Amino acid sequence: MPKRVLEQHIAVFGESGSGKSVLISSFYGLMREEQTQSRINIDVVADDAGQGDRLMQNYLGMSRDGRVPPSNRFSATPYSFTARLHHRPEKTSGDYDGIRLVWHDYPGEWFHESPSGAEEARRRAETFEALLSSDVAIVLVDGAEVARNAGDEAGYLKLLFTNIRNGLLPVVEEIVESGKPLARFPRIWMFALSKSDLLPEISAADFRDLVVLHAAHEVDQLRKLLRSIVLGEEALSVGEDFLLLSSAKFSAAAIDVSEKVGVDLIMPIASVLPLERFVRWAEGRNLRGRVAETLLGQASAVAGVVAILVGWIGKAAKIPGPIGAVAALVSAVISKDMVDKAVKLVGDQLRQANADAKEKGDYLRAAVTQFAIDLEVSEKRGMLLRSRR
Ligand SMILES: Nc1nc2c(ncn2[C@@H]2O[C@H](COP(=O)(O)OP(=O)(O)OP(=O)(O)O)[C@@H](O)[C@H]2O)c(=O)[nH]1
Ligand SMILES: [Mg+2]
Repeated sequence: MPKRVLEQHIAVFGESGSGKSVLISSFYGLMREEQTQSRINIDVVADDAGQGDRLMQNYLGMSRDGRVPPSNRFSATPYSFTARLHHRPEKTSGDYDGIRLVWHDYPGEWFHESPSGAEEARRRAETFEALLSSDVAIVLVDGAEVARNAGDEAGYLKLLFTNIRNGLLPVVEEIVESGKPLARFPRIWMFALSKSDLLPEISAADFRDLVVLHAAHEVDQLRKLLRSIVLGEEALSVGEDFLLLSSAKFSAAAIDVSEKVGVDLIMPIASVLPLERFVRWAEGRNLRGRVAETLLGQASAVAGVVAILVGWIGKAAKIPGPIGAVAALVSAVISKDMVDKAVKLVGDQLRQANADAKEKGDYLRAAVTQFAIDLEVSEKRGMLLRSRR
């Protein structure tokens, strides 16, 4: 039987110079490292060989020659990586044998330069549309700007969030005019401090405090804007999750790519983080109908994560009735039991599940449980702050 690949999308928003290209090169370099491959037993390659080579070239250029990748303002090509199992054991998680991460860049220039014409306006709208399939959006706050303005960060932070809002305004207006709120939409807008190696003392909580202290109003304006186009605004969190990122340790002498912060969390953030959140919302906020179906339904990435975590997918095929039946509720799509089981995999249980998966050679399940562990560990170390709502 042909196997499926669990596909996750992530959208990265960042102004020019905020570190997007270095981040994606560092991510790819990390994934290609032998250490990573043996830790999670999966082999990540770029789906487009040319793109993969360019990222690797960037990565090697940094680590060997201390050379940064060229600026590529305006380019907005999505990157696609597929992680396949090293070994092809008999026992794999249901009918999945890999994870694909599609990375959407939304160029920073679009935040403060109006489109040069109809053609570019169309391209912006297309890029926005493509990234809507992401569950999570990451907004980069430039750590170099924060460090440069130490003690007086308000100006930069206010301007950044205002720019992001203004940049999205035309796209949003178009959607509002169409009168169709979006069911498929990044529901988690996380803020990430890039270049955090320049702020060695900072924690994710400090970063949140900085944003709230100086830009609460601007963030709220952005939040309101996003709410206006999303179907089911109770299933949206903007600026409630915080992450520290550093693609490498930059010094005058060299670029040390062995020192990264948070880059290993990109896959976990795209795959595991939405699960717990969406289920909590579904239960606590009583999501129904299309919103629940989009977030947790069979076609959602989260359903795939649950399937891998609890090895459920075999049973899915036996669910009677057409897929996506009218108003299929969460429980009709993923059994509530299974969701409960997946969400309750925390702490010791999670580690047990991970060890068990490894022992049984179920590497995909081992990788996904490892992702969940990585999130827990980073949060304990103060590099990640997850919303409690
Ligand atoms: N200290 C430090 N500096 C970084 C880091 N990442 C990027 N930089 C610096 O920031 C510069 C800009 O990073 P890029 O990744 O090219 O920025 P970008 O967001 O792709 O910018 P555009 O392509 O213009 O949109 C780099 O040339 C580095 O000098 C980091 O993790 N730490
Ligand atoms: Mg770039």
